[in-house]
Formats: sequence, C-alpha cells, structure tokens
Amino acid sequence: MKAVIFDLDGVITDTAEYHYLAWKSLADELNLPFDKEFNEKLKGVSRMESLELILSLGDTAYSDEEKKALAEKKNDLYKEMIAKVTPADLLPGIEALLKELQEAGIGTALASASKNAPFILDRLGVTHYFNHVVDVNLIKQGKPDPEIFLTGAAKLGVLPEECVGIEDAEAGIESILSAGMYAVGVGTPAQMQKADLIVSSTAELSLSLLKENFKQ
Ligand code: B16
Ligand code: MG
Repeated sequence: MKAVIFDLDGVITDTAEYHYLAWKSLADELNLPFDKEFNEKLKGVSRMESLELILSLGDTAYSDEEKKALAEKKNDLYKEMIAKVTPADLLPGIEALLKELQEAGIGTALASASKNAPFILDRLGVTHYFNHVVDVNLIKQGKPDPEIFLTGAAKLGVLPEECVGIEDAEAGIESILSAGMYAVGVGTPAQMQKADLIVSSTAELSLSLLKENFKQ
C-alpha cells in the first residue's frame, strides 16, 4: 500500500447535509417534491448532474442558460453554509488517520467531485495532510468512471494496484474498483455491497486496519 485516495463528502466531513439544504431551498422555489430519500441519489454526483436529477422530478423544460443560473443559485447558498465549517466538522478518526499516513510516508490524495473541495479542506485545517488534490475542473468523466481516482494515483506517482480508495457513495466505490484499486466503503453492507472492506463509521479507520486488509 503506497497511497490512500480519499473522497471528501461523507468520508472527511459531512457536507451532504448542506448540499441537501441548498438543493431543498431551490426545489421548494421550483415546487419540486425533493426529499432526503431522493437526496441519496446525489451523493458523489456532480453539481450539473444533480440539478438534472432534481429537475426530472417536474416536467418543466429549462434552457442551458437557465440551468446554469439555477446551479449557481444553489452553489451560492451552499457556499454561505460551508463558510461556517470548522475543524470540529472533521468526521471521527480522520485526522488521526491522516497523521498516521503522513508519518508512515504513505501518499495521500483527494478525489472529490466537489469544485468547493479545496475551500472545504482549508476550512477543516487539513490541506497540509494531502500530497495532491485532484482538480475536478480537469476531469472529463465523473464517478463511477475511474478517471478521478486514476488521476490521483498518477499525480502521486504510484500504480493503481498500490492504492486504497475510501468512499461513501456507490458511484465512488465503482470508480475505485474500475480504477483497479482496493475499495474501502464507509456505510452499511447494503449500501457498500461491492467494497473490498466496509466500515460503519470513519472512527474505525486506521493505518493498521488498512494495511492488514490490503495484504489479503
Ligand atoms: P459541488 P464528493 C460531491 O462530493 C457530493 O457528494 C455531491 O453531492 C456534490 O453534488 C458534488 O460533490 C459536487 O459538489 O457542487 O461543490 O461542486 O462526495 O465527491 O466529495
Ligand atoms: Mg462522498
């Protein structure tokens, strides 16, 4: 195991609630029946794809320009919310794991679908733990395509089979597996069916757990 590549939302911090609240406000304005259950479909999915899914709840057709304005409106609200993020919003066990990886000289990268990821890492105070943050603006295919995880490995100068990927979304696990990496899923066995290793909480993650299982 030479590197660990992390997802952000749901693994490092729980920004899903803020994404939900910002989309909910937009959906209410458009009179669309958006709820928490539907929100599950948006995890790991890009901003524009998320908007398309939400708009599919109604039958109004929007021009590309209108869609851009709607996505921008959601993002402005989301940005107001994430401005309040602090290091206390790190999920349990994550900072300890990042420290262990750094001390052991194991590479780390962030493979998040979020264009707000660098800002959130700064707010959490963990930017310095990452050797590379994949610039999602340069990624052509979103998760479940392997491109974002493969880019992370290439930037770290390691082979995909030397990497562990950690995700909380089904699309993310598929992305890791099709990249040829070892997939760790945070969630329930039902949600993380395809993952090589499942933990119910990030608090269970540690360097020794990853090393022991990676060998198998
Ligand atoms: P943004 P991840 C994803 O983050 C979120 O899970 C998803 O809900 C969101 O739509 C996507 O980022 C894009 O975020 O609008 O900030 O660019 O799980 O890949 O870290
Ligand atoms: Mg996620």
